[in-house]
Amino acid sequence: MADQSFLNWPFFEDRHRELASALDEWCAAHLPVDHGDVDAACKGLVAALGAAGFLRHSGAAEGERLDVRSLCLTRETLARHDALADFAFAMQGLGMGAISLFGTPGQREWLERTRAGEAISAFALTEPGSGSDVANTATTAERVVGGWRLTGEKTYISNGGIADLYVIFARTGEAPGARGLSAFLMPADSPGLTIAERIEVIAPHPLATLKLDKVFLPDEALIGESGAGFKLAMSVLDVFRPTVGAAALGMARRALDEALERTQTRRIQGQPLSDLQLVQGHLADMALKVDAAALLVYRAAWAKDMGAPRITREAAMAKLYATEAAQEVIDAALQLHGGDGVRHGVKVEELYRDIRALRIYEGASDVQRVVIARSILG
Ligand code: COS
Repeated sequence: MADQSFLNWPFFEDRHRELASALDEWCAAHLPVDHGDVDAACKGLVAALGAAGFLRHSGAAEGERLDVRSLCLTRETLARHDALADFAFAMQGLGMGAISLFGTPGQREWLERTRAGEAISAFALTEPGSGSDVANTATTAERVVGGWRLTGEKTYISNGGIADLYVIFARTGEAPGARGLSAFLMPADSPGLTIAERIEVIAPHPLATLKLDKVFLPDEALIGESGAGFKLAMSVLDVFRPTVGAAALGMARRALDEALERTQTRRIQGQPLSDLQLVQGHLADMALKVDAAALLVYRAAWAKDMGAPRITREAAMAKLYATEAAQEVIDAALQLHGGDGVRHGVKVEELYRDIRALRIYEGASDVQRVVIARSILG
C-alpha cells in the first residue's frame, strides 16, 4: 500500500480523504484491465468509472465548480494502479474542461453524459503545424448562415476514433495569432469529420488524426466568445496541467513501492539489496522527489480551489517537476530491478513506457519552463 500520509496535509478536507480511500478500494478490485484492445478497454473503463460514480469528479455540473484537488487525487490513485484507467478518466475531464468552465446550460447536457460515463469526450487543439505554438492554429471556422463551417486537420487527438464529441479550436479571424481563435463543441457524427489516421504510440491508447472538410456547426456550438479561444484553451490547461503532474505522481509512487518491495526481498551476498547504502541513497532520492512533486501538485490544486483567478505559474511548476521527477524515479526503480526491469509484463517496464508522454502532452517540459520564466520576469 502506497504512503497515504500526505492526505493529512492541510490541502485536504475529509471528503478528499474519503474519495482517495473509496477509489483505492475500487481500483484494487477492478484494475488493471486487459489492455489488449485499447479502444474496448477505454470504453469499458469509462462505463465502469461512470457507473461507480467517480467520473462526476471529471467535470462541474451547472452551479458547481471544478474541484481540482479531487481531479488530482483521482488521477494520482488511478495512475498508481493502471495508467490506462487514468487516461480514460483524464480525457473525460480535459475533453469537457471548456464546458465545465465556460459552457452554456445546453452544452452542459453533454457534460451530464460524460460524467455518467455515457459519452466519451476529446480535446482537439494540436495540429500538424502547431503543437506548442497554439497561436499558429490553421484550422479555419468560416461564418455562414446559422453557424460555422470548419476545415482543417487536428492530430495527436487522444480518444480520436472513440470519442462521441470533441471540443475543437479553430481560427475565426477576429485578429491574427492568438486573438483570432474560437472553441466549438463538435459531435463525432458531424458530416465532413473523418478519422484520417489512428496513431500507435509507446504506451498504447486511442489516438488519431482528424480531418475536417467544411464541417457545419450551429451557433450554439460556440463555447465562450468568438476570438477568445486561445485564452479559453490556456485557462483549461491551467486547471488540467496539475492533474498531469498528479498522474505522474501516482506512477512515481507505484515505482517507489515496486523498488521497496524488490530491494527488501532480493538478496545479494547474503543480505537484502536494501541493506546496501548505495541502494538506500537511491531510495531516499526517490522518496524525496515523490514528496516534492506531491507538494507542488497539491499546492496548485489547492490554490485554484481556494479561488485564485489564475494558477498559470503553479500549474506549470507542478506539471514540469512532477513529470520529470517521475521519469527519474521510474528509471531508478527499473535499474534496481536489474534485468527483470526491462522484461515485458514487469510493472516497472510498463511504467517506464507509460510516463514518457506526460513530459510532452498538455505543454512539453520546455513550454512549462517558458511559462514559469515569463511569470517571474513579469
Ligand atoms: N490564462 C489566460 N490567459 C492567458 C494564459 C493563461 N494561462 N496564457 C496566456 N494568456 C493570454 C495572454 O495574457 C495574452 O493575452 P493578451 O493578448 O490580452 O495580452 C494571450 O493569451 C497570448 O499569450 P502569449 O503571448 O503568452 O501567447 P504565446 O503565443 O506566446 O503562447 C505558450 C504561449 C507557448 C505558453 C502557449 O502557446 C502554450 O501553452 N503552448 C502549449 C500548448 C499545449 O499545451 N499544447 C498541448 C495541447 S493539449 S495535449
